[in-house]
Amino acid sequence: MKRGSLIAIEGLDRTGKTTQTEYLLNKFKELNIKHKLVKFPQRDTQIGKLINQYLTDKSFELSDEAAHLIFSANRWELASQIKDDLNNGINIVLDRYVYSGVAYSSAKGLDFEWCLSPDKGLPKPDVTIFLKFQNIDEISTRKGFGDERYEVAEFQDKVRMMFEKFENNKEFSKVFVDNLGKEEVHNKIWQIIKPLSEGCDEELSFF
Ligand code: T5A
Repeated sequence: MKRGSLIAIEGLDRTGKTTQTEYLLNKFKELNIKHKLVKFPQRDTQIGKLINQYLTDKSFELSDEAAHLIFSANRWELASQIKDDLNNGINIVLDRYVYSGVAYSSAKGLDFEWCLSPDKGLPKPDVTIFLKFQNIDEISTRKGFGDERYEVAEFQDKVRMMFEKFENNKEFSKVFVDNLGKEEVHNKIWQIIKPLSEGCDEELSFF
């Protein structure tokens, strides 16, 4: 039996990650392919609750380093479950993952390599789709933008520059989304995911 594929959807705030993970999950359902969604931050765990408080209550004080480490700890909480599910032939769709962790924290000025270090050893996606927006002003007009700590256009621009540092990584796939409807973005993503939809022959790799 093939193992499941590990697929990550990444991007700035409000770029449509949740919308696109839903399209993808519906497609897997339609095709009778075993699948599961894992969203980061996973706000339901004990660590996740702390992250939720940090994101929604701007008066909640935490050093940038400590904030970075709790986002990483949240991924480690779910790592063995992800490995087990992949080994059981289930495709896992990740709504944000390691690259978000590094991009957001390094955009605050933390060392890029240091930011990657606590995630070393986590399962590496077979493909990471990066929803690339050129016009940050358009995202900031989307419903809900500004509700949470990092939803500030100037900061999002810095995060984008950090994400761009991953663009040469083998499994990193950019999808330009400016002025595209939800369905159009999905069609572009599906072209990339389709070859991995029935699972993966290659051994799982790790950060
Ligand atoms: N973070 C996260 C870190 O700092 N470190 C980490 O390690 C991790 C994992 C919360 C914050 O945490 C930070 C990054 C974030 O600032 P989150 O819960 O994923 O992370 O928060 P958001 O990115 O804001 O996630 P959202 O669910 O709010 O936004 P999505 O998923 O990108 O966008 P979505 O799909 O909900 O769509 C937003 C709006 O746009 C519309 C939708 O209908 C919706 O109204 N939309 C479109 N409109 C027009 N055209 C399209 N193509 C559209 N697609 C969607």
